[in-house]
Amino acid sequence: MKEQFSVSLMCMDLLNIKEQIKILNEKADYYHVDIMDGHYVKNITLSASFIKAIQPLARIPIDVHLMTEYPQDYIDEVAEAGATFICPHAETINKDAFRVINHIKRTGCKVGVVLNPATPFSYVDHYIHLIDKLTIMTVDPGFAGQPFIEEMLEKIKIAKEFKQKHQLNYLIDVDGSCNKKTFKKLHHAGTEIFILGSSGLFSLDNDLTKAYDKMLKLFKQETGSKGDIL
Ligand code: S6P
Ligand code: MG
Repeated sequence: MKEQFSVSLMCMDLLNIKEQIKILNEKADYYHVDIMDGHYVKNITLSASFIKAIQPLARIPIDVHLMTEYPQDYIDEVAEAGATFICPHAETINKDAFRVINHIKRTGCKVGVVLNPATPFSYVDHYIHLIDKLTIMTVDPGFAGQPFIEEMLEKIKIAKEFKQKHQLNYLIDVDGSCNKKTFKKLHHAGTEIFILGSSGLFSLDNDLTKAYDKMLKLFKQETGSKGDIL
């Protein structure tokens, strides 16, 4: 399987959304859209209206990361706006996880689940066979530009081994501080989709085309990857 890159749009230059979407359409594999409610995390970022605005231009799937206390309240709205994946936090759905998973499936969207750094992989093992994607956070949710939490490498390995052992299909993506310093260890641990934000992409160059090419070059240098995950 080829590694993939998902671009975290809360880190983009919001004055130049259209131009950047056109560039990323040709380069990235997914758009990662962070939605926060100011309660589950102390920040507010993108929204269903933002998804609706970019959707007509977007040529790659839109992955919605819900950092909200009540993710159920957002499912229909983000699905209608054009989401491809809807991904609530496991910590916010475990009182009615099966109901929420079914709700997302009924909209026609794919189901993702996100784990905070302090939440063990075992938290999702009763429903992981039902989901399309597992996101392992390598920073506490809420803000860009935070330091990488090393302890998460073990969790990525556990998720990868579990997937292989049980022949499951969920994608494994990693959110938080995916950059030059961490590409090699994340790749080695079993990351399949790298979510790129400020540290891994936008800070590399003011020109996004150049920034993306620099990111790819660094990724290949660091991982020795020829485009396949072992
Ligand atoms: C954090 C959010 C992430 C960030 C991403 C930023 O709450 O879920 O998706 O946008 O981590 O990237 P970086 O390189 O600044 O950590
Ligand atoms: Mg995110």
